[in-house]
Amino acid sequence: NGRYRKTGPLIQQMYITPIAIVDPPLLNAAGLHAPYALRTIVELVTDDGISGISEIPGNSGINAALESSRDLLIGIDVFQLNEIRQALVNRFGTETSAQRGEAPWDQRKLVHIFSAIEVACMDIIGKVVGRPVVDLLGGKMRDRVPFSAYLFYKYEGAGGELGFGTDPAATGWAAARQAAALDPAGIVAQAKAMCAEYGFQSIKLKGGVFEPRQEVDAMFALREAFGPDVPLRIDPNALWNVETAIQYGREMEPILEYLEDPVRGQENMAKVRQALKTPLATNMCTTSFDEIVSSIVLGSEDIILSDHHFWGGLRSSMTLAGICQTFGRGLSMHSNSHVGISLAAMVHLGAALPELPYALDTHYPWQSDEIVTTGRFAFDEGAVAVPQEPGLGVELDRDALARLHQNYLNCGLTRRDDEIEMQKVQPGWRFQSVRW
Ligand code: GKR
Ligand code: MG
Repeated sequence: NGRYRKTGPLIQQMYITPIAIVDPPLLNAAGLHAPYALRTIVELVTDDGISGISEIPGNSGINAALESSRDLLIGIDVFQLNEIRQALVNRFGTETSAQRGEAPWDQRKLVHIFSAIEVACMDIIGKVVGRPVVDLLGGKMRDRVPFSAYLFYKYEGAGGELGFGTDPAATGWAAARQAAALDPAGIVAQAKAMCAEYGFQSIKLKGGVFEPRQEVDAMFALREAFGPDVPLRIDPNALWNVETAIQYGREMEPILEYLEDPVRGQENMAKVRQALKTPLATNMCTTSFDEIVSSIVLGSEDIILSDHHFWGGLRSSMTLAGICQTFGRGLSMHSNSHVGISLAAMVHLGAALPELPYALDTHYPWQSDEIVTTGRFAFDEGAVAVPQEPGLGVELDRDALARLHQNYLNCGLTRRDDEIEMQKVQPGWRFQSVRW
């Protein structure tokens, strides 16, 4: 501290805006998606008027913690990311992996807050130096970042105001997105419509919804429909027990690119991994740096699905990439419901990773809203071109921000709770951390 002059620009304003984006009734291990997914948009503005933005999963706890970090940030040079992180750790303390929770998604606060601030600062830094964020991460290894189709079992419904209702005027993927998919035939139809629209070259199915037989049948139906050149993955979000995972994992060995979080915890993942030839991937059992040592000692997975929102930002994800290279782990990317600021950040990170052997996850096709002035991102053969403009390369659409914030106020949701949503459809339904 103080060895050199911190010249700024200095953070002068911080705007925290919760938004609610339309989300269809998607099923997962924890229950059902609500009609809206919550995100939080952070905007930092410097003393010389440069704006930097970021997007993270929203909930009232994260928003309150963001609010209470404001006094630490105002007046700080945007380049001082190390100092900012230390100030946040001092204020909020470190988090353990137990605070992640048992749900498929991550519930920690500090990692999300730091990520939100880091990405917004890097957007500003990019604008100051006139370079895209990917160049701040060491530079571009590829011009296009490939994503995978992400299929969900779902009830009929468009989400948002329509809820379980549909818009009869919709066509193409917009119509298919509203259709029910509750069996293998429904999943194949969904995959065809999504791939026709986005050109995805690999496919993931969100499992952990129906008993494994039906989900494994859906995987074989996808193989039948798409042939051996389209890599397939299934993610039961840790709902299977070890025996189930080994039994069905062996059956799917000829058709899977990787098996994602079949079981809960590093020890169980290691047992399954020893029994199968198929690589295992995770966004649930190894989710922070303090879990890396046990991951390596136990051998719990082959591929870590990073996510800059909960691995503590873009630079942390690059650190994770180095660790993965050192220990022979693959690295790919996890996703949750999101709009274009998150997608832009994911694309910059994906472009900077030294190796990218797997197409990244994205929920983006499930969203119809957008919050950036350039509108919905274009996918070409499943890939997104890396933005070349300074910073993230996306600007906030302030009308959309106001409208989506109004959605947030109107919908009354303050945190994601898929169990409560599921109980509205199936009274008494309970989340079980291991089901089959
Ligand atoms: O949105 O239902 C969902 C997913 O299950 C999500 O919450 C997970 O975090 O996509 C995620 C995953 O790969 O586990
Ligand atoms: Mg997963």
